[in-house]
Amino acid sequence: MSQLFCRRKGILLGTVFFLLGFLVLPWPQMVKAVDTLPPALKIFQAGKKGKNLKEQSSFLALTPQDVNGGTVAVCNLDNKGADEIMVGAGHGSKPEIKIYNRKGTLKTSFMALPDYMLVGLNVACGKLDGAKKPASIVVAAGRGGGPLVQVFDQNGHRRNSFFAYDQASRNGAFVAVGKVDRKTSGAQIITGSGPGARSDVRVFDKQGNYLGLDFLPFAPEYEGGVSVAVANVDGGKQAEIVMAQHVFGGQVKVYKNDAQKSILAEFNPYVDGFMGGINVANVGDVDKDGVEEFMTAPRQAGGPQIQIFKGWGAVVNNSLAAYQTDYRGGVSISAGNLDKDSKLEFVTLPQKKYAEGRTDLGAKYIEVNLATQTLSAYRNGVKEIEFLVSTGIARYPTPPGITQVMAKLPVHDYKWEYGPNHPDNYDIKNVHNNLRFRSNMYIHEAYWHSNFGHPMSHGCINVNLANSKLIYDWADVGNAVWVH
Ligand SMILES: [Ca+2]
Ligand SMILES: [Ca+2]
Ligand SMILES: [Ca+2]
Repeated sequence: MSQLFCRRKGILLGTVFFLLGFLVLPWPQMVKAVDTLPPALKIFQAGKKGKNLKEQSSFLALTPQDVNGGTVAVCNLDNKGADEIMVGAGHGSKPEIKIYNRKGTLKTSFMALPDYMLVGLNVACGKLDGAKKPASIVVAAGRGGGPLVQVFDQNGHRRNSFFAYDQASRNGAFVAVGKVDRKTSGAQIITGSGPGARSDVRVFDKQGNYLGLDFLPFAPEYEGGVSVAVANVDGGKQAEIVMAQHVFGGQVKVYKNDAQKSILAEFNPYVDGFMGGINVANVGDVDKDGVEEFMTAPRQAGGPQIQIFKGWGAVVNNSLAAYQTDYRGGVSISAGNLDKDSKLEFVTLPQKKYAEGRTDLGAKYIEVNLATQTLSAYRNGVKEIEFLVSTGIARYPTPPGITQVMAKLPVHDYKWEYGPNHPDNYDIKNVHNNLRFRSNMYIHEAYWHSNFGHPMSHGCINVNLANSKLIYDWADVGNAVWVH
C-alpha cells in the first residue's frame, strides 16, 4: 500500500466507540439557548458601594414583536431634572432613535438614517458642549453601514456628522462620549472600529475633527470590533477610555490619554477562554469613592451577566443576570440618574445574537454540510462564502466532527491502492489548493469531475478549481473545520 490520502483510518474502531457511547453514556445535555428576547428595557439600582443590584422597573422600549434588540444610552438631554434614556434600533430594524423617561413615556423619536437602512444604530450621549449645557446624542451606524457618526440634539436635529474611518468601509462603528482631552473644550467623541477591520480607537472633537489621538488596542489579527466607554477611573481632569473586544474575543483594556498611552488595566471580565465579545459602559461613581467605575455585559455566547469594575480591573459587585440565564443574544448597558435621587440607575436592553453561525468555533471557521453538500465559510459572524462540494460516497464517507485546517498545500498528489487491480484505486497528480483538515483528508480542487452537490470522493471534500482557490486563499492554518 502506498500513501494514505482521502481515506479514513480506523473506521471500525471509531464505529465501536461511537456505538459504546451511544449505548452506555447518557446523552449530553443539549440546552437550547435563547438568541432573541422581547425588547424589555430594565432599570436596576445598586445598593451600598455598588453591590446588590436590584431590578426596579421594566418597559418595552421597541414594539413587542421586535426581536432585533437595540442599544441604550442615558444622559440629561434637556439639562433639567432627571436623565433621559435613548434607545437605538437594532440591526434589521428601521434606524430610529427613541427617547424615554424612566417610566417608559416616549418623549421624542426620529430616524437617524434613511429608513430603508436596517444596519442598526450604536448610540451614546454626553456633554459635548460642556457640563452646564444639555447633552448631545451621538449615533453611529452598525454592521453593514459606513462608519458615519452623527450628532443630534434632544429634538433630533442633526448638528454634525463625520466618517470616523475609511468612508468606503462597511463595518459601522462604536461610539462613546467623555472628557478624555482636557485641552479641547467640552467633551470628545470616541469611536471604536466595527467588526471586519483591525481594532482602532479614535478621538474627535464635538465638530468631528480628528484630534490626532488614536489607539490600536488589540492584536493586528483581531477584527471583531471595539466597544468603547469613557470613565474617569483615576480622578484628575481627564477621563480614561475603556475598550473591549466586541465579538469573538473576551478582552478589556483601560487606556489613559497621557504621552505613553498608559494601559491601566488589561483583563478578561468573564471566564478564561470566553470569546463571546463584550459591551462596556460608564456607571459613574457607583461606590462613592470619588472615581468612576465601568460595567461590562457579554455581547453573545455568554449569559446576560452584568459586572462592575474599578479602573484597574478589580470587581466591584457580584455579577447580575439581567435577563433569563439561558439568553445568549447580548445586552446593551448604560447608567445615569433617572430619578434625581442620590443613587445611580443601570439600564439594560437585549440585543440580538450577533453571529449568523456558531459562536464557539472562533472568528473564522469552515462548515461542511454533508446533507446539502455545501461548504460555508464564516468570519466575524458573517457567512462570506458558500458553494457546492462533493464529499465521500457511502462506502468512503467523510467523517463528521470538528477539526481544523492543519496545513495548506498549493499542489499535492493523491494515491491509494485498496489492493491489486482494485477498481477504487486512484493515482491523481498535480491537484491544486489543498487544505488538510484531518491527518489524511483535504479540501481540494477536483479537475476529474464536475458533479458538485453530490457525494463523489473517497472522503476528501472536492471543490471546483475557482472555489478551491477562493477557500484556499480565505483559510488560515488553525481555522476550525466543522463537518456535519
Ligand atoms: Ca482620569
Ligand atoms: Ca467609585
Ligand atoms: Ca437615581
